[in-house]
Amino acid sequence: EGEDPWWRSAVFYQVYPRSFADSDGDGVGDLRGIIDHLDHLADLGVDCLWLSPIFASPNRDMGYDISDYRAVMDEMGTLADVDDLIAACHERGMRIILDLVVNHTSDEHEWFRRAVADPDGPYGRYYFLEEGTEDAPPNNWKSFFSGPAWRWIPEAQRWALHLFADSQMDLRWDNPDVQREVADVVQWWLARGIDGFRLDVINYISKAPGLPDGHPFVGELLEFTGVEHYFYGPRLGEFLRTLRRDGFTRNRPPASTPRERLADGALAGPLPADEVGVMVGETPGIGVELGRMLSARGRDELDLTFNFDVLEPPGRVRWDNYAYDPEYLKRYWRDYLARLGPRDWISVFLDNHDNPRMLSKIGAGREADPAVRTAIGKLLATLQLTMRGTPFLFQGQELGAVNQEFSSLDDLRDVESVNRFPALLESGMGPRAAWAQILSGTRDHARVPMRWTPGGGFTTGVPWLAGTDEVPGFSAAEQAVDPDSVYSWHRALIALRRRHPALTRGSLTWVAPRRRNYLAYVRELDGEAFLVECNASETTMRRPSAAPPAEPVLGIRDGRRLAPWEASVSRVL
Ligand code: ISL
Repeated sequence: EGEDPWWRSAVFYQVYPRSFADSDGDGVGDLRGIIDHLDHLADLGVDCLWLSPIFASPNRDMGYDISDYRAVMDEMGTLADVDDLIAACHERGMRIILDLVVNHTSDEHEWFRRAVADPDGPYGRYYFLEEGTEDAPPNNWKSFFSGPAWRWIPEAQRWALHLFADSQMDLRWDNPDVQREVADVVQWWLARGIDGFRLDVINYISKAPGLPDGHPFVGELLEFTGVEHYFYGPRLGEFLRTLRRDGFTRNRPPASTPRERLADGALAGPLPADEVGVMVGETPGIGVELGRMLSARGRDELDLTFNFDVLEPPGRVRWDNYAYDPEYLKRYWRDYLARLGPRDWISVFLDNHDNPRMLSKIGAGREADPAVRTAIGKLLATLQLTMRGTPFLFQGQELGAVNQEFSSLDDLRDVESVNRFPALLESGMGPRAAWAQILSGTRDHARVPMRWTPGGGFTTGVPWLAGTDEVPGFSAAEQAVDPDSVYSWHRALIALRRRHPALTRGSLTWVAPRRRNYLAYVRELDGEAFLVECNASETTMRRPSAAPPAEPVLGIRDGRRLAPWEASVSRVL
């Protein structure tokens, strides 16, 4: 693979298994459901699936709280089903990666039970079990899901650290036993045939020694006191290199430092043949420069990172109700690409299971018109699938899925929202303002079931979380047979990418970047060049003279004007 590993030109597709397809009517999506719908994904043309967690879990955080890394969640099926799914993906020429959640485990994990039973024994050192008294937690860190990051465990007479829900206990990565356990889990799954992992909040795993208090100013700024002590901890790189060597590399070659490998020329050559699993890091809060370091070729840490700055312009947070300005998207990508070195590579995403739909953020209500919804859905697909980097689609994007019209907290299931609402009230906010925040930012917008048919088609039972979108024309069944659908557009774009490496590996040059709401660039490789052009606004726009002459490949191309929300790909003449 060398300079061009498979994941650089692949299209990834994130499946949220709980909401993808339910084969047995219990209202929860399952592995059989995914297998039954694999042809939808193969037809779309995606190269690699990423499954959100499918492991045994009490589901306080919908699978991101794992109680057994080598077992499948009851509602989702069995290990035999996973084996079938892996085989079914590979038969169709698709790869599959799973979600490794190892910053923390569920409090129902065997390791934690043993730790509580004997805090001074070996498992006590798997977690941050700190001595103290019930009235004073060890430091002032806050949980991402409201309240302090510490839970008093009466049976053990200790405090336990949880950066997320109070049942998600943080693992102690400075314990070599923990590192070995995680590497073994990775090896175990690679041996079953998966192609790698997405690593959940992986940049949080190294905590500052001594667990010092967070600075109050930082806490105020970022809402989460203590983050500066683990966002990019002192031993992060070392932990990742060890995990790559002992977990992701099958034959465990003798350890050598990047400097040694540079000296013997290995950095310029192909990756070692025994490198098996791709390591995609979920890396909230790291920014461009730290992201570059974490995924620098030859450093042997991560292969790809996610940069979350794309999700909100500066000054905005997920809980705000606002219209996302597409100019920010352009500014973000311009700035990011300008700062990447020639060997750097990034992932490109707009939606995931933790965020409201980008289509709705940009539409800001205008997407209630089905024509506008379709147009914005196509425009975002065009940008995401022709941008430099590896695209990660999230289920439903290919159907133009939008945010939901939840009417009360009873409609929601996510622990973050369920905890946050009362916490906001407690802080003095009125119920209306608190609900407005939740409605803007709840992660459940993206977690509602896939719409396979006009009436739903996700389950024959009662869905665990109900979607509210009933607009005709946006189900998979309708879109698959409509040549003008968001789905057909995605499929055509992916096919085009596959035929023309200029759209994946090619250079990217912006066209008239200062023109407001005009997002356009040329992708070029080996003498072949494509112009991508978008009018990210609701008004007709004159085409700038700087755009090179080109013939349309996807979309219609009037020589002078761009229609509202128009997107096109053309071949530069
Ligand atoms: O929601 C956030 C804080 O308000 C995000 O920072 C989020 O916690 C972050 O992106 C980490 O997300 C991942 O780990 C969480 C899990 O709940 C998310 O679903 C997962 O994607 C804890 O495992």
